[in-house]
Amino acid sequence: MWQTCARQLARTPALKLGARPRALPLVLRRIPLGDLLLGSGSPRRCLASYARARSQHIQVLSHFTAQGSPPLSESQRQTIYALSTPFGKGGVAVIRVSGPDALKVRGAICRPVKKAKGAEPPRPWVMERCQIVHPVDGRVLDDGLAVYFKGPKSFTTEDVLELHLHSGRAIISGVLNALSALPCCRPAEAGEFTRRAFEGGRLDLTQVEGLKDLINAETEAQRRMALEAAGGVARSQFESLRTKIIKCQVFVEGFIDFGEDVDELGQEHMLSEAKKRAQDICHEIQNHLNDNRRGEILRSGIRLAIFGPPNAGKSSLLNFLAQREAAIVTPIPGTTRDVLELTLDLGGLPVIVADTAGIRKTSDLVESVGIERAQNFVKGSDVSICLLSLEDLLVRQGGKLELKIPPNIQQLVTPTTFFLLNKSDLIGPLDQNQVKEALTSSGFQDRAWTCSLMTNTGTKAFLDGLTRSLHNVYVGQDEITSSAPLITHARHRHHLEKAVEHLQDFLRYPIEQIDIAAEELRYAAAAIGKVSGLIDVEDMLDVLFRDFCIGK
Ligand SMILES: Nc1nc2c(ncn2[C@@H]2O[C@H](COP(=O)(O)OP(=O)(O)OP(=O)(O)O)[C@@H](O)[C@H]2O)c(=O)[nH]1
Ligand SMILES: [Mg+2]
Repeated sequence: MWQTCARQLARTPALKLGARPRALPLVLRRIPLGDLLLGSGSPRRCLASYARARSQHIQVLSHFTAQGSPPLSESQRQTIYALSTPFGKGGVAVIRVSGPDALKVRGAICRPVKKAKGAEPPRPWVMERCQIVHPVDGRVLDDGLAVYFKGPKSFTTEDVLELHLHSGRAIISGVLNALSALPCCRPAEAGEFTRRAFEGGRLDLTQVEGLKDLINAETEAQRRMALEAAGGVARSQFESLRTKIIKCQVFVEGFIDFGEDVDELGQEHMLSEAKKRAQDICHEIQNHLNDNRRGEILRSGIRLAIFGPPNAGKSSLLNFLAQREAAIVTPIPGTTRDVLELTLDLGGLPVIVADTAGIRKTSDLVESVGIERAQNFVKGSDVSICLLSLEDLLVRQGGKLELKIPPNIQQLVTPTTFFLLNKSDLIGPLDQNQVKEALTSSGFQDRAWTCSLMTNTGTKAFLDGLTRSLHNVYVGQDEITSSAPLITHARHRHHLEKAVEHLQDFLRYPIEQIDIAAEELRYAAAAIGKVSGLIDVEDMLDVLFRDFCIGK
């Protein structure tokens, strides 16, 4: 019997993760798991076969329950429309219509330019030239192109109609008005097309998030990362983790259901295999979590704080990076009082640079508040640049030159602090050579540069070096081929941490409590399922889709 089941299970496309539940043959859901063991042969072979069949069965069932088709809600049943491009003058405007009546909408507002040979249905996925007309009085609104995507082979998995028009305010308003005259459709809400794509199984949550990040990407690194997520890289990585936990579950469930029927050796094998697998998965997830939050930081922008003593040139550096007079620069120490933040693109990386008040002892109340803010800001930043004036820094000790960093600045230095020694124009060439030597002996040479922001000497080398260092930390050498799921949202981190907790709990339970231990494995699989949205995420969907634009 189990061979038949296994064969049937292997044949059905529903076995592939992400398969549509409609493809699941009903007969498979009626097979009692116990029947899977009725095959002949040694208990060991039986168990192995059982494990295989059970693994497939669990995957099928979990997918069925996770993606089972719920009855369509009122809003799902309705056809929606929206402008998918910016409103205004431009080359092309695209209006999207999605839902069961998309074809009806096409019939009502598209008039083929070529003489139709009888009542030919539109050819799906083919652009056809047509006149867009008002459905009530037949007025021609524009001469454009229409393409009909037959569901489920469309973005939303429903029937979709795309109208490509000349982009102009009057044309767009006219066509949107024409659509509003049709009782079978209504305007779409923000993110509703993407939500339908998610509900139709076209995208999982990591892809939806990736799509949103892609639209919002402002730098090359953000675009690349978001494109990977939208393309399903994260989806398959998280799914592979979940599958591993489910496979581990098979051994535990097998032990619970049939442990008494096998010899001690068989029992031991099942349990030790389950524990070994759980341990491996736990380590794997912990490695992913141990990524210094680089995915999240890259997505939201690297927070870089410039700090140092007053008058060193911190605001001059901010202006140099921004290539404009963003901050006030004067020769008076204590000019900058508050934190000034700017978002910049540094070599394709999103960086939020903050200029801060110079740190020194002061009795001025306003300045001391500014200094406290500066200190907190530096402590909360991802990386920092300690900016020092070479003129003030050089201390001669017995004829030898030393770099002396003031103690109140030194205490803010961390392993992610870079040093920029400014005002090199104010020291002689001899001293400059000695500074280089001093830097080399301090061990800081890889993260310290000398320059003059006044004369622009050394600024290019500093910028290249800083960008290269940030790339090494946040992008890595080989991010495209890396198999680690790049955790780009705090939500992913939270669910992965939960999965680790459940796996650790599973490993802690003694054999007598194997039933409870098995439950922990189920929780761990569910926690990973929540990342991709396979399980129980209804509460966060509204929040996620609300941030999309209308028409996406
Ligand atoms: N000679 C010389 N002067 C510089 C250089 N960089 C900046 N300065 C001058 O140093 C003075 C202070 O520069 P700021 O950029 O305001 O210094 P700051 O660190 O922001 O100072 P506070 O806001 O007071 O903490 C200004 O007069 C600048 O023109 C440089 O490389 N060489
Ligand atoms: Mg300043």
